[in-house]
Amino acid sequence: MRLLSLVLAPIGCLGWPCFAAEAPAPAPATPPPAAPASFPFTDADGNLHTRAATGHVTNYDEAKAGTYRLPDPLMLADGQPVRDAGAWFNRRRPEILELYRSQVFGRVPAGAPRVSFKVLESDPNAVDGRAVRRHVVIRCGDPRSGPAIHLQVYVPARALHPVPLLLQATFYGDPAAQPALDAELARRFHELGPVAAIIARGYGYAVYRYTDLQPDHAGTAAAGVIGLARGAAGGPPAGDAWGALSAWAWGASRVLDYLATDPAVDPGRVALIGHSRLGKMALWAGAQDPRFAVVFASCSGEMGAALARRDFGETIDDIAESFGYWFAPNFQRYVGHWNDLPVDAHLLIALNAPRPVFITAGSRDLWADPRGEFLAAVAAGPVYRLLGRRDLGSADPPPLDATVGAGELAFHEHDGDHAITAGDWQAFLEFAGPYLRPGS
Ligand code: GTR
Repeated sequence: MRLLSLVLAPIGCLGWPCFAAEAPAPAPATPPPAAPASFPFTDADGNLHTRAATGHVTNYDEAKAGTYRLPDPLMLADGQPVRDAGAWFNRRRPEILELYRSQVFGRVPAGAPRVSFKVLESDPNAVDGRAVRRHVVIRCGDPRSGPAIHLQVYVPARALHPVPLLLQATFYGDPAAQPALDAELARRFHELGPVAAIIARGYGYAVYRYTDLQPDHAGTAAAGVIGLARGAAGGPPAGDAWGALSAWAWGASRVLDYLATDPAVDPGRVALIGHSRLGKMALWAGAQDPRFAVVFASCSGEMGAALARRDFGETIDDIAESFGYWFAPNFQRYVGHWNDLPVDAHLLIALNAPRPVFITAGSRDLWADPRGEFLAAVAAGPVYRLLGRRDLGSADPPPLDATVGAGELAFHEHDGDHAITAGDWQAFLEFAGPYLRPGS
């Protein structure tokens, strides 16, 4: 989903008369100056071009992506090397997590509200009788009026044991549960999982709308769970106050709290899935909550799986300007100073190690920087290897529509746009099978 309004650049006449003249005009000695581009605009290939407040203009030329040095995942802030799993888990990992909390996404406040669960209805005939669907309300704070996630949980009808489950936060929730949605919203349900195929493989599937707990608009820090936790506190939020991405990630963990109470689900085998901004959210939720057994981040782009130091597609300057409320206020420090950011996407991925992470990109989703997403997955490799797991196994540019990586870290770039495609789902189900073991 692209929320920026797209404005077409003025094209065509460039100051010359647009009507056909009787006799051909003499060729000008020097070409007229190009009309200044009016930003933002989308080019003929559908790529968004912006000029940020810093003056930075979107780059889509690989040769101009710039040079950079990534923070070393296996070196402590004091310069000491990280040589074993103990040093990773006890020292380096907490260090990186703290940097993400204080500088990027913000930390969950001590006063985050308690949640309550209520099963509203159960339908034993979902998915043509092959699944039981439960509508569960996960409410924060006041059990009658607090913000609430409306979760739809599908489990195979005749499962003999608690099942592994694919949990997906989506832009619009479950269309089966909201039949009144309009055609435009229905058209955008492209990121939803193939429920029947998931159930047929022996998985459960659960889905909810990400804005149930926290709106996705600037100026909503007094609303949703962020507002609830803030209560009557006045003044500007602290530099490390949680932004919307942290609130959404917190919500995913609360859904997992509920799933852990559902006897039909094995809470040790829950995968978290999100597309685009929700792919960023999924990586961040997995980083903080090791109960998520597998993470699938689709087209997560800037401040998700794509390296922020690369000047390609969306940049820190763009995202901090358009979506500042997704982040902690401190994140604004890095506008125009990308190399000062003490973390980058490879570290966000590595915070999920040794758990399996599946990263997808789209060849035409250049705003999300598919190459930068691949390179971040490559650069997370040393942490997986340190922990005795397999990395991507290749640093070569990946083939399209094929999964790179035979282990816990995998990358799949579809030939296409900003979406989770049917092929991505198929590849993910194959990737996740050995870890989530449906049917056992
Ligand atoms: C865009 C934003 C991206 C991505 C996308 C989405 O407008 O710039 O970072 O999150 O929205 O979530 O669809």
